[in-house]
Amino acid sequence: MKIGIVCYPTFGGSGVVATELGIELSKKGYEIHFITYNQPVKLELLSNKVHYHEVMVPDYPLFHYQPYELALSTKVVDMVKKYKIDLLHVHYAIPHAYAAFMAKNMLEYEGINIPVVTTLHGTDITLVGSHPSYKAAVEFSINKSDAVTAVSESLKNDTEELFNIDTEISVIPNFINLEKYPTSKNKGNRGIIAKEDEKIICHISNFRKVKRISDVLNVFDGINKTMPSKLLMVGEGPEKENAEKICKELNITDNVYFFGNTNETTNILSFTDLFLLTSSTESFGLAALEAMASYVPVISTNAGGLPEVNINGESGYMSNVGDVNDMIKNSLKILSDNKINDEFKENARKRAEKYDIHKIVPFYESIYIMAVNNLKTQ
Ligand code: GMT
Repeated sequence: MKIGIVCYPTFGGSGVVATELGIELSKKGYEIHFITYNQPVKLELLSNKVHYHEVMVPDYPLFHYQPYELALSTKVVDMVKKYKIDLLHVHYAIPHAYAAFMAKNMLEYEGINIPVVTTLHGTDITLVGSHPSYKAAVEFSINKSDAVTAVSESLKNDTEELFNIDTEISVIPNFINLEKYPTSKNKGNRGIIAKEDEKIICHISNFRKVKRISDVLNVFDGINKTMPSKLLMVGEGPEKENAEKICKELNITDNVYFFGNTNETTNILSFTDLFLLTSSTESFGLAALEAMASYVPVISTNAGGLPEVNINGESGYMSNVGDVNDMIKNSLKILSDNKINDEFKENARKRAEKYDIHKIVPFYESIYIMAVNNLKTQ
């Protein structure tokens, strides 16, 4: 089968999931065509099974906003015709589901029928998609998709609550490729970051408001006051500058390292003792799963889909959004005893193994087969 994948090419979770999915499908014999405005950051190797088609948006001074959806749907139409693509899988509803609907209609006009599978990732529903400026178009393009998947039960429920949905949403959780993670705990070279008696704490995100970065820093400050530690802040985003300011106010600048966006997260996680995710909403929390795959226990909030990933008292702990003191208490519970820390590390990894790519990708394949067959019988 030839599959066109539309996604964001950035470091965000939806782009990472789309890219890893495409790579894995190509290994299984599918021909994959990524259609987006940049080569996806995690896509290193192009081959006869993995293609990348760049969407160019010509700059025209009349337009205050350049019409990306138009360029995207035109590119999709062209690529479907050129490569005889059988199915489109779009990740993140805005604007991809809408652009795919437009492309599908344009193709239909030329006698070509192609099913569209839409995967909802989180903020496309909870934060952006439900805004009155987008709601009707998002609802319409979800309902017009041939199949819809969501990355957690929580996101499926949110979608059904926020929109008038008349199509079935299948839950297919996010996944990780365990082959890329260490096979035993305490593998990394932690000496390059911390002294022997120091703990290493990590946070990875796109530094948006929803991540509550000041909570990350305050939790770290609380841990550091009892146990000398270092905090690794990985990622880029609008709250980064403010984060640096808060570090100065808390007087923890020397203990916090900002790494920016990097493809080295697996390496960084390999010497991490504890992962912090303090988000106010999180459909799944792929970064938490990546930490768990690296034997790193997670201190998170209990927002959205996080309770489906992080098991309280087993792979880490969960607290209410904003309850910094509880998060500090739970962090110290894990870190203050090496035996307990080791148990949590093993549990975290065991939990992550449930989300191995080889277990999850077949669910997407079943959806593809169903969508293609349904289209044939229409
Ligand atoms: O977290 C973000 O803001 C990025 C966003 C994205 O689209 O990449 O992440 C969302 O999708 C990820 C992959 O499915 C999920 O693991 C994240 O939980 C979800 N983020 C939110 O719901 C805030």
